Amino acid sequence: MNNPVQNILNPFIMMNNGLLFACIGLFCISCQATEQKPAYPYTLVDAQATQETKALFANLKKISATHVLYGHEDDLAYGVKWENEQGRSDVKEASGSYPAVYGWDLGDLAQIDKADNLDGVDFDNMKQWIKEGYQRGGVITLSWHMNHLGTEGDTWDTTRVAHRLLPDGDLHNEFNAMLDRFASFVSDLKADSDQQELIPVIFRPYHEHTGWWFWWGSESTTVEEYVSLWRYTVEYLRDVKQVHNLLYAYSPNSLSEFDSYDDYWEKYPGDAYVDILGFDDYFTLQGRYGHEDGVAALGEHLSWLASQARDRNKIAAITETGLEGMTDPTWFTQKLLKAIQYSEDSKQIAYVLTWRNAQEWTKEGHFYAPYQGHSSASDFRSFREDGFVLFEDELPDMYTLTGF
Ligand code: BMA
Repeated sequence: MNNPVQNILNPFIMMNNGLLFACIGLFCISCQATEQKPAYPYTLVDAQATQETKALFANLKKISATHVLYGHEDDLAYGVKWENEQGRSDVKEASGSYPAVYGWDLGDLAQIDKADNLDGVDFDNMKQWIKEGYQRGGVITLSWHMNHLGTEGDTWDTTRVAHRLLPDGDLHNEFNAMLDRFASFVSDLKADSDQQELIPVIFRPYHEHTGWWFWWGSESTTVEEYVSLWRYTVEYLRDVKQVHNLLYAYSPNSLSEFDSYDDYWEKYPGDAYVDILGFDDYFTLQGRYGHEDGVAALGEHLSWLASQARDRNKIAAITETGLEGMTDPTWFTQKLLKAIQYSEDSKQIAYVLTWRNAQEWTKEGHFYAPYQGHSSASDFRSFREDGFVLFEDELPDMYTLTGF
């Protein structure tokens, strides 16, 4: 039967069917695309970490297979003969590039009336420098020489206090207030003032805890207290304060001080609470701790650490090191680089950070990177030019997730 209305509508019905099929087709393609895209292959401490934070971890992991990133503490704030001069950096002046990793410290952050950290770095300036480093593609790591809340002493006051900070402790509210200040600092690290994108930070709390010198150190905390302190800090920042731009780095003091590598795990908070496995070491390369060959000893430590990181799907790093006063003019290539390249395993560490270059009028001779004109500057340039070592100007994009 010929229905004139149907005849008029037919072309539209056919077109609609076409559209319908096209839509189904597109839907299937997009399903396939979703199916084919591999899931993010790492389990971070924070499942809700921002895309940039996830990317930083994945890219560090990827790069660690073939390179190591070089970092420096307080690099943009001051150097041996200067302070607060826009654009300056001892590392850049000695080597030609800014470091790939910038270390900063939040010591004294909790002192409400103090605008600068324990080494005189103004916190607002620090935020600005963090932002500049990030915008150039660099990686940011924060440590925290946290003050002692029980005595009003500093970070080196070893009076037992951790148990008083935990839930049920008499200083618990004060401790939370301290973490609140940390949370607002890292939540204010905006990539751009009109954007919401937060700068990812490798946070390294309660470092060198196997040494005795901090209030969270070996003599001042039990295993349970240290582990609880760490886990509480993570849970409070991540779950209560909703801070999602952090990777967490664990860094005991030198492995040379251990009876066996098992000691590394004695106060370990657990794989669910740690993203990066590191250690700080100032003396193994100098042949201390009775090592005849400091390069081989550090190389062994790094080989062990990197293999642990590989087995646990984490990243390994030398979270602090250096030779105070750079008294060995070939330390960077002949000691540090040789230890990192000691074995196929040790080569897999992601980054190495040398400590700060204090102004000579505040702490003379306390510097860990060469400055322009120093006798180790030419070796430092060879270190930078080694294809294995990455400074900031050689970094790939660290903040875009590709492949997942
Ligand atoms: C130490 C020294 C101190 C400094 C502290 C925190 O290793 O550099 O001068 O106050 O780190 O940065």
